[in-house]
Amino acid sequence: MLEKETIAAISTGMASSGIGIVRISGKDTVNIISKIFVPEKNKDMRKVASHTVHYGNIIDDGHIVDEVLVIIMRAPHTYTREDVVEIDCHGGIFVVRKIFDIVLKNGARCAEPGEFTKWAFLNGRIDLSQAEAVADIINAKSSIALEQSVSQLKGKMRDIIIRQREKIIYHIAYIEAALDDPEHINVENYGEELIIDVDNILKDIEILLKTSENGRMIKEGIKTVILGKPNVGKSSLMNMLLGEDRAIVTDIAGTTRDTLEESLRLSELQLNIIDTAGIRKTEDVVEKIGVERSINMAKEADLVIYVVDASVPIDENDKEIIKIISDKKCIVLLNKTDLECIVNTEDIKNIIDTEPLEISVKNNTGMDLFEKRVREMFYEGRISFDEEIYVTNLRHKEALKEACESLMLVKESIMSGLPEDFYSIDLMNAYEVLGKIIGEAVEDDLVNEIFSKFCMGK
Ligand SMILES: Nc1nc2c(ncn2[C@@H]2O[C@H](COP(=O)(O)OP(=O)(O)OP(=O)(O)O)[C@@H](O)[C@H]2O)c(=O)[nH]1
Ligand SMILES: [Mg+2]
Repeated sequence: MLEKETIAAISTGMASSGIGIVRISGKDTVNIISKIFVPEKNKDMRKVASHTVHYGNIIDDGHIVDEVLVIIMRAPHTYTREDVVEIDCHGGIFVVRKIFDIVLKNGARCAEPGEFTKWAFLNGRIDLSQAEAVADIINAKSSIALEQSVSQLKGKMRDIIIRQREKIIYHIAYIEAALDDPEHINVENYGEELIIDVDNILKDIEILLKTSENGRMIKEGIKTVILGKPNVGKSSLMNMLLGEDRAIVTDIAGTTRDTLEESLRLSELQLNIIDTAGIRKTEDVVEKIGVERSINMAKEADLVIYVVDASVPIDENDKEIIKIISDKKCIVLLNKTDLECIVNTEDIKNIIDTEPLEISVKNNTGMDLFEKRVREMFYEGRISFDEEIYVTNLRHKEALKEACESLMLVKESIMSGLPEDFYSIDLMNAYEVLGKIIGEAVEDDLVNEIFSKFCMGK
């Protein structure tokens, strides 16, 4: 066991609620609880069985502070692999804080954010990718993000990385052995054999890397930009999707001057939706800046929702917009179909290669079609989220990229006929950077940085 102190934290949110939980972990945990907790049947808390729940009172200076349940979990089958106690008390801010203070007064130290999970990692119960998955589960904002985090917590990423590393270390060992004992271990034509394996490992890592774009969208949400001419109903659409009057809507063209971002859940997905200033040629200085912002936002978007007003003719501004979004995933919404329509589906299809969806924000029609289209595009269709595992973590992506680069160098060395010890340097580098994903040979600073992003009490 790496840590010798006993830590404690309030593990539930600091708002009035039914129950609050104070968690303690470390070698002094059971001592502390037996000093401050009187179980109903006067049991000795040092002797009770592990993983049992006890009813009683928290006592401070002879006074009852609260009526609680205490869960006692003895090492090693615990979250941190050390003794853990959870005190379930009433969830008032004052009472939880008071019990926490009593725990500190009796010998525990206030835990840092994520410190319980950090102990789980340092004590070898989980690897770093699993620890990161814990934070991702807490921060998940859609069911897909949650599913991915859980599969990472279950060790899917770890298993893939371990498998690749085993293949690499086999070759490193072989080369080292051959260099030590050239008389008995033959490396003739070895390069040809190695290159096949390196190619296979590269292929597996590249498959993983390809998932990282979707992985980012799963974790952070799909960056969705609403684009269109002024007055077509972009802000109205934004408000309807959010279910609140978030953006200002008027019948004056050029109402929205700046971008406005909100997050919403649509089916299993999280959309980070951005309302923008209507795009048109303008001499107004402020509006011009707004239009430039709209264009820049569109360039960075994962998805553009191009809104067209069915009651006014298509013009040069629309053509300008179509140019901007030519290489983007796009849904075209033909809005205001409750009015007399000047523009129809065919007109749109003549200028952009997409089947538009007819909607009316005013009458709230067509939104089911919109939701269905988003699902088709991101869930069932072109990029599907139901594959095994996605790289959702930027740190993992960078390590995978570096491993690829090292393996490419191995290939180059083989093809240029360099001696075997050249291969093993780059193989070793690939082995080590892959190890960083699961937390092997990572520097303390990195570990501290990762865990500092956790919430208190986790
Ligand atoms: N009839 C009808 N009017 C609509 C519909 N959607 C929006 N409007 C109206 O169109 C006008 C402009 O709506 P906004 O949502 O402000 O349009 P915008 O695209 O955000 O405009 P800018 O911010 O100026 O670029 C408002 O008067 C809305 O009430 C619709 O489906 N039907
Ligand atoms: Mg607007």
